[in-house]
Amino acid sequence: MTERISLTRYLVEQQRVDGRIPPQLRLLLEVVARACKRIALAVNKGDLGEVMGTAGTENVQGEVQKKLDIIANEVLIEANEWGGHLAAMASEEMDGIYVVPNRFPQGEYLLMFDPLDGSSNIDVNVSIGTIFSVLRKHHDDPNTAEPVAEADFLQPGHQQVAAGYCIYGPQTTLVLTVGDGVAMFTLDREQGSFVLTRENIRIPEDTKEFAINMSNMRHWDEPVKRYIQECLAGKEGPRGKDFNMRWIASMVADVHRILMRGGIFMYPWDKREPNKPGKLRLMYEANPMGWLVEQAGGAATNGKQRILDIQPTQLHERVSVILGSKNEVERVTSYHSGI
Ligand code: AHM
Ligand code: MG
Repeated sequence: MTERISLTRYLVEQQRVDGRIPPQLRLLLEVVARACKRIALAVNKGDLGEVMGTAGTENVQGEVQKKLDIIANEVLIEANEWGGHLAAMASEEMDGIYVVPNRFPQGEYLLMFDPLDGSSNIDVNVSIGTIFSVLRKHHDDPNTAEPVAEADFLQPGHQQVAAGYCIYGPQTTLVLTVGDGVAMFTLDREQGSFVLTRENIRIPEDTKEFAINMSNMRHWDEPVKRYIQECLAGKEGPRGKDFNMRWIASMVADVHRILMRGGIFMYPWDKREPNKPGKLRLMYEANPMGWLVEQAGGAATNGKQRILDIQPTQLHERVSVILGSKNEVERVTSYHSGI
């Protein structure tokens, strides 16, 4: 029988190798994984669990919240607040940061999440997920006794110490990086544990598959239009090959496909809301996904700059996103500088 490596064992071994994961971070990741298992259970119940439909509220970004958005947010907070590993959390579904209540010990990590990504797919039984990103409080001076504040979260993505997502699809799968490549764990429902099923995931540098919401084409900027028009022209066009399109409208599911077989994903700036840099959020969507993609040999930019180098100025900051197979991302990025 081939040896099964659980998430717990994987993390313990990562901790042993050069102390890559300090014990508090290991605990944090185990707790996030446990919370994802609970969210998976709620997602699986569907109409039998009174979890479907809207909650009748809006989040800080003016989006209607689904019941599962709120349930997933609560599960992540309840699971993480008491363990002593975190100083604070931030979420797509909360206006400000959530400081660990002072009845619990405070740790040195900051956790950010999109508790339920792909909300528009909840009610139609299409894959959705949880995205998370971990930073260290006071990255520059870990020993400072200053109380945690929103400003502590405003670190560029290259300072993340862990990032990942859990996808609730035909399988429940956790994909994780701690800066040493990308590993994937599949939930064994009988055992109730995540089992390592792929390591050192690599994204092919070239691809013939793109993911973008084509209905927004008339609103895009010229470089994005040019790239997609060239893909659509197929064999007869300047690219000399046919492309395929996939769009699931859950970033988690679209990025998962890219990690498994390559491709390019774009949610670019568009003219519908010209003052917003994009639709997706930098800190808990683009940064964790950007790091995972880079760790798998791909690239992630906003058309002009590496996503992980953007200095955030707000918790819920938005960003234009182009990520996936390296050569395609570099091509779209070069079109933005007029090449
Ligand atoms: P959400 O975090 O509210 O679910 O929104 C993010 C989602 C992404 O998962 C996806 O890529 C995009 O929004 C889909 O947008 P569209 O509705 O334009 O297809
Ligand atoms: Mg989202």
